[in-house]
Amino acid sequence: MVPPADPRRDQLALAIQKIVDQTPILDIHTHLYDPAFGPLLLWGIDDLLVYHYLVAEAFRYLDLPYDAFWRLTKEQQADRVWQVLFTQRSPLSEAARGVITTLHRLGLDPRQRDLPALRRWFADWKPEDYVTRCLDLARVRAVCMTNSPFDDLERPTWERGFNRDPRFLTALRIDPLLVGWPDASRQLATAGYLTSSDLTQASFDGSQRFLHDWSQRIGARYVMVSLPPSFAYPDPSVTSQLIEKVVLPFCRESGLPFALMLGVKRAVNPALALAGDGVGRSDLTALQNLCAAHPDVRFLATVLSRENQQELCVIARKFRNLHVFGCWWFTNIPGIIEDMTRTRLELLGLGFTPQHSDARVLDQVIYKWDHSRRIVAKVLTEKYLDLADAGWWPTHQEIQRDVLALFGGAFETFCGPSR
Ligand code: FIX
Ligand code: ZN
Repeated sequence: MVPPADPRRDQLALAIQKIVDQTPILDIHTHLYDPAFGPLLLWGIDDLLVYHYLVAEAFRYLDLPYDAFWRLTKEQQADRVWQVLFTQRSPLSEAARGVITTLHRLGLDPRQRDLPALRRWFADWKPEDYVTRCLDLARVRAVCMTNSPFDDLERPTWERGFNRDPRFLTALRIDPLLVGWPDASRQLATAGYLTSSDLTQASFDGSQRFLHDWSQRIGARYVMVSLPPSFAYPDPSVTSQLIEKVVLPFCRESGLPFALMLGVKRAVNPALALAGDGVGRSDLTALQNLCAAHPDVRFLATVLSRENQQELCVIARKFRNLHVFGCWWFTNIPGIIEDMTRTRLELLGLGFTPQHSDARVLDQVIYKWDHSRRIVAKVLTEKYLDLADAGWWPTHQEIQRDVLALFGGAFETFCGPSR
């Protein structure tokens, strides 16, 4: 039955839109860096254009061998992407539209199709000032970085020490430990944590000490890994053993949540480099087993396959030590975000975090949050109006409280105070 016209419905819709637009966000997973990391913090038009999402799309039109593209300078690569995705056709894909939203919100006119002029505009900025400009425009209060002690470019800055920008929080990324044990164990041995790569108690203890030292050094909010669709737990695999014997005891002792990003098939086309990863449906029994067997460990999870989304919510309904977050990567497109946000609200209420940006280039926080806020507002409006039809009109304060929870508050409550 269509409800009768009621001006209160329009007022409610407007209020929700405004609250969603204005609520500051804690962006719980990005690949951005504190400006103290210098060139590791990517920003500006060329980095926006060579984003791996766009490179994957550009290659579908580029008449160029893969290695010839990779031999070009960053500017030359950006020129090619601009040409095939923005000049020769309309930038309709989500990632391409994102560049337009970003430029537009920065006050630039991409319709001029003048790449040199755009480059000149960006050249005038200092990174520190530009960080503030982008975070302010996106209304992001803080971002979580992805920090890898295995990364030779990142590690020296931590070892040297620097003045932290409080807007850049940290997450300890441990993929090399869990999916590349032979190399990782050599690195740990060089750093004095292990004497052999055998999976012995001494190796587990040394690896745990490594996690302890690095999480302390960087002030990590959580420990994080991405895993393939084939991930199983419990399982005799090295990954599963290391989770059991190293990561879980460490998380239990430190109180840090363990974040799992499930369903990525790395390098399905290695010639595409960072753009060459794919997706597969996960068997979420692994996650269910983790949550069931370790009620004293908190898990954060996002899954890459659309087909896994409802199942993930059902697991979260069963296990309160699981917090669902974000529309990761190939699910970060409007149609799927809307569907996932609706499903999560319907199954979990407000106990999840609908989105993270996964920004790799600073400026991207502008479009990623602009686009996602619109969808969150749309779905929330639908849900509050359904509630109103059922006889419950939310107050302004109640909506504000709920949106704060969705945009970082529920995550912070789940993670607890940082120790
Ligand atoms: O594993 C991850 O954190 C992924 O987000 C990245 O590996 C991926 O390249 C990406 O940028 C997705 O948005
Ligand atoms: Zn990521």
